[in-house]
Amino acid sequence: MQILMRQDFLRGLKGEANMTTKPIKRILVTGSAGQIGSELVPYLRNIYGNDNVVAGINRTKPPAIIYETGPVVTVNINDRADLDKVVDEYNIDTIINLAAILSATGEKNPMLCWDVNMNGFHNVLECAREKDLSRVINPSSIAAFGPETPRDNTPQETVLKPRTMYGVTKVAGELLGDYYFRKFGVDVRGLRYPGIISSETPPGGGTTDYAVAIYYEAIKNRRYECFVREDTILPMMYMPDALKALVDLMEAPIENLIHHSDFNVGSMSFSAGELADEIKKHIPDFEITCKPDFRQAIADSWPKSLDDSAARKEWGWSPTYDISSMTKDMIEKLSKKLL
Ligand code: AKB
Repeated sequence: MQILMRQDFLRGLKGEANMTTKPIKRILVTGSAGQIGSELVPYLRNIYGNDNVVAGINRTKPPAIIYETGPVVTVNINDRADLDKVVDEYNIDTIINLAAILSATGEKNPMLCWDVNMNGFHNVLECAREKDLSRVINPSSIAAFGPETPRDNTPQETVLKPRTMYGVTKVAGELLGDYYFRKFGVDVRGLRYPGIISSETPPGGGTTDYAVAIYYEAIKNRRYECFVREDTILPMMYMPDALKALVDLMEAPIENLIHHSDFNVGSMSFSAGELADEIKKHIPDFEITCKPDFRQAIADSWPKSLDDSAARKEWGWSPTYDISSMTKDMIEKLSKKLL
């Protein structure tokens, strides 16, 4: 009943009773050299065709596969004219905005974080509005939550009072995305990613980065000094599930969606110590020590696990990997790469 009322309310506000799901033909992925972008671009090229997925990069060089399999363009989302030029030149109808400053870097440079995550995203939204694009995807994060939020099975609708600038930009980004949806009919969608674990490109500047670094160090050096306490529990997700989630949300028929920019997506939750124990099953002499730094306070302000029933109901979200299948795969892939 409550859900129906919210759906009607949103429809009424944006007058989109007849709004249809527009086709996705040519995608621009900003931030393609980053942890998610460097795996998302090849994944999308397999689905939509190599030439139909344009990898947008800025200062960082992406892996060779990005250059080898399709178009790559330099684009700065903080330069509106530059963004417009790329969208026109490549006939883009969908923007996946992965250009962002993450939590730890954001605390070192909060103004840069605001500028890229908010002003850059606003340029993306304005570009989509003026050019009537089919879709904008702007991932949010568990960083949208704060210490007042219930930490276990964090609800979809709850207190959003983050303590980091990154979190502030994620909450504001969710609200701005929903505003553009209701006010201007721009089809903006987003999901609150947990920490993402992957083997292709290491993350940079996040608080959950330890959950990737631990694998590299376990394989290379048999030891890792972790920057959060061993009992720190956070929600995490393996990259194949993160990619599937993004495409499933992007492709969901609009009439099925009640939420838009702020879907909780859960997968697995574990402490740093439990992750180390899982790695020890494959590398028995691996040792972890912990020296918490400023990122401990950030981790302590985030949820331990998420209620993602809205995502499950509205677009069929269902993760595949757990800590043991992920660890087996990570160790196999990284061992080939590093040894
Ligand atoms: C970070 O740690 O900042 C990111 C995130 C959880 O959004 N990985």
